[in-house]
Order: sequence, then C-alpha cells, then structure tokens
Amino acid sequence: MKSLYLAAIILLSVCSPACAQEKTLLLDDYEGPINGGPVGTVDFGAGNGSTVEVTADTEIKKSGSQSLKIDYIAMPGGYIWVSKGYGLPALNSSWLVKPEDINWQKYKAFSFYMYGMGSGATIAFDIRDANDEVWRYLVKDRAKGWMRAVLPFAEFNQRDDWQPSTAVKNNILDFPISSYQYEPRESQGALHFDRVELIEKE
Ligand SMILES: [Ca+2]
Repeated sequence: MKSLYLAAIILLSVCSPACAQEKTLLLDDYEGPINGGPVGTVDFGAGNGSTVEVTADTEIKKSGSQSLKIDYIAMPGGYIWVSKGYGLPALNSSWLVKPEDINWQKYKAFSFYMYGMGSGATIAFDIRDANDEVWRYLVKDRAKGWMRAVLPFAEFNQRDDWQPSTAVKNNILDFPISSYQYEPRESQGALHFDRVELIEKE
C-alpha cells in the first residue's frame, strides 16, 4: 500500500504541470504531393557544393500517412534550404492555415517532430517575420528516431550571417511569421520531419 501511495506521488509530481492539456495549431503535416520547382509544395535547393532532395515518406512518419524526407549533403561553406510558407518562389508551399488568420499573441512556440540519425549534426530552423527579418533556432540531431523539438519564440535569434535585402532589422519578432525553413549544417544523410505546430500559451 505504501509503495502504491509513493508511486502515486511520483506520478503526480512528474505529471504537473507537464500533463496540463497542451493546445496546438497544426501548420503542416506534409500530406499530399511533395515536390519542388515553381509550382511545388516545398521550396528547396542548395548551393556551394551542398545537395538536397525532398520527398514524401510513407514508411517513417509521425502523423497522418507520410512525412517530409530530406536527403542531403551539407558541405562546409555550402547552404541548403527547405522552406514552407508564404512569399516563397514555390507557388503551392502554403501552410494549412494562413499567417494572417492566426492570432499570434495566443502562441508561444513552434514545434515539430524530427526523425534523426543521431549524427550530432545541427539543423537550423529559420522563421521570417512580418518585416522580412529572419530569426533562427538551432536543433541538434541527438538520437536515431523521433524527437519533438519545441522552439519558444523568445529563444530565436536574428541570423547574423545573412538577412534578406528587404529586412527591417528592428530586433523585434514581428507577427505574422510568413514562412519557415530547415537547414541541416555540415553533415549528410536523411532526416524526416512531421507535424509542425504552434503551441498556445498557458
Ligand atoms: Ca504527416
């Protein structure tokens, strides 16, 4: 009986506040056609010796019937982008919800699921704000398998290596955010991404 009581206490302490019902808004689930080019559903490319291919994977997935698979070689000095959202060259790269229809003040973080390789590689997750300023959060590929990355708005930093020429660098994360992109850094292999969400404030 005593051990049962102890177990209940431990469960309670682990659960609170982590078990509070989290509310999220689904931005992307990578269902339907996944393709690039001018009318693509994903805007992607690479340069300076790096390469990237983007496909749908129906085997390794976290949510729905498929995930977004990125096969890549990221060279030192090279660059890669895999982007979704608005104002991008790919005509059909929209999210499930339009940025202007989101009440951004209700939310505190982005989140997504990543099936990693455990390579230790860094993956940059960039967001473009309402003044074209680009903000970055770095995620590590720590383990083989699915992990959930939670990226609080307050922990993004402005990219200091590059900004669009149209960016108004006012040091404020201006809403609405119009797009996001993944950029794997100096490594190679395959990564899967699924279920990109916004997390509500408590
Ligand atoms: Ca999916």
